[in-house]
Amino acid sequence: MSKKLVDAMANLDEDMVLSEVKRLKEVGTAPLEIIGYLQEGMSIVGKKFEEKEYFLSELIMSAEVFNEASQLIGGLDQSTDSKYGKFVIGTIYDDIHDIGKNIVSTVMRSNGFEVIDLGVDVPTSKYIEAIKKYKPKVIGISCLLTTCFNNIRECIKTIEDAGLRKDLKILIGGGPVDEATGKYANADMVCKDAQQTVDFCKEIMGGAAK
Ligand code: B12
Repeated sequence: MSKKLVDAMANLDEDMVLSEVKRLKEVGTAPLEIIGYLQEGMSIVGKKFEEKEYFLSELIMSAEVFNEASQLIGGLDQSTDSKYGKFVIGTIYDDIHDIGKNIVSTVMRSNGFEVIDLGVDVPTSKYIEAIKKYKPKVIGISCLLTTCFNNIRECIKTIEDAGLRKDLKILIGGGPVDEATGKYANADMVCKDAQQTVDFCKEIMGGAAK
């Protein structure tokens, strides 16, 4: 546990974040563990924003510091053969948060999945198009805004009504998404981080043909 990194991220102390990431890397800490500390720091940034200690400029800055730190961490995007098949992911419409989605995409890719990233603010029609085109066994929907939970629910219902849910598992994730959100939206699984996503998808797609 690096409380130092969590606090440095929460305090937007860029120099401290970068030097602590460097130190953790040097002592052999796993990249995803370091990402976990940064993610925890980002949650505190979010709380400070809620409590009006931080404003939009600090949220923007937190994203910059996080992205810089992840570049320094590296090691997440070693490309491997795509052996588990296709995984479609996007951030639900009206939501433009993409840091977590990008981490999930990168980690899935480096674990042997072919990732089709639809980007942010993705309308239901685009998910449907992608499901028809790529025929994935699993798709992922990222969401960081509670105001968009209803959008996930609508999206999943429309996919189901179109008869596309039979051989498809739908994963959801993102900061405020929890089990209750999963139930509300009728998702198959809620994943709290990239490793959980990889583990679940390997279980589903382990023996799947490409
Ligand atoms: C950085 C940030 C921003 C940046 C985003 C930059 C970017 N390129 O993404 C900017 C400045 C753009 C931003 C904007 C806004 N934000 Co903002 N933001 C954040 C903040 C601080 C961090 C998010 C983050 O990147 N975390 C780090 C990543 C690594 O974590 P993660 O996303 O949770 O992802 C991990 C897991 O959840 C999971 N995962 C993620 N996605 C998926 C998908 C799948 C399929 C799976 C399986 C797993 C998975 O794996 C990831 C890796 O471990 C959060 C606070 C928080 N608690 O999250 C607020 C937060 C999400 N934002 C918030 C708000 C209110 C806004 C704005 C409305 C502010 C405004 N007034 O304009 C806008 C909305 C813009 C929009 N329409 O989308 C609120 C939402 C509150 C709510 N009730 O919904 C939060 C919670 C802050 C708060 N506590 O108030 N924000």
